[in-house]
Amino acid sequence: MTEPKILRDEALTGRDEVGGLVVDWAVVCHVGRVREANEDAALALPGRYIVADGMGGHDSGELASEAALLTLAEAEIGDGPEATRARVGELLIQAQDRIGELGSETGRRAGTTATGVVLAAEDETPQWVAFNIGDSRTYLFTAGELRQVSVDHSQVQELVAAGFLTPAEARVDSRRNVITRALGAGMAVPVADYFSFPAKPGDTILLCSDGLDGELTDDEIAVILEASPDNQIAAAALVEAALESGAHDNVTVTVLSVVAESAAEGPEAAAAEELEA
Ligand SMILES: [Mn+2]
Repeated sequence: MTEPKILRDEALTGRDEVGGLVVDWAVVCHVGRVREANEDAALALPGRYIVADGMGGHDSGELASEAALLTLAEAEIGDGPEATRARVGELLIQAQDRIGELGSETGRRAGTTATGVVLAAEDETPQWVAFNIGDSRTYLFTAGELRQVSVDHSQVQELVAAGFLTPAEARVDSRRNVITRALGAGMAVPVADYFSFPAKPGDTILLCSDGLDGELTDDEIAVILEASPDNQIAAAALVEAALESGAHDNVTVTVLSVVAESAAEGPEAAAAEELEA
């Protein structure tokens, strides 16, 4: 198998037929307006869509986010939610080990966040298993409502949960970059959070690094998603808005949605294919 392609400093869209579904996706990974290096990266493989935000300076952050994504690319599709969670958990530990080796090569504390979704198709009701380590985010946009699925592993999130900060205050707090979990970066063995929800047409999933939600509020993100006719336009518009706001950090966005069941699986999907042809 050829090594999967890591997306960095580029925009790419695609359509995957996987697990009886058709998934449309768009990725934009941008260095931003301030940073010299882009330590963010994204992976888009059929049924596996992940964003990672590396840290460590010099090459460490780039290598760490890349190592995490290459490891997580080995997640299997369609095992069902339980097995998928277990497999992702194993891969996160492998990623941590791989990043630890990078750290000892460079003498730096390479680390990375990772969040994303893996398709855990099971019988009639395919599920997304979302996972998270760090402060990159997985959102679900459904029926015009944006909901953050992942919970940030960050100091300000803990202060929000304890009632000491509002989410609006957290966005501008000087401690906002302090994360409490990561792969590598001298952290303990990674324990991810997992969230499962049905993979169904009409819902849009947004994955992003903090370079997006550091610049835009959830309301601003929702307005852009609502106004965008497709995922490619949505991803481009979100990054454009972050750039207009100053893009103080690298900004990476993946927008994906189930557009139909595979043509082989149902008459509705077949009709949709004909319309497009
Ligand atoms: Mn970042």
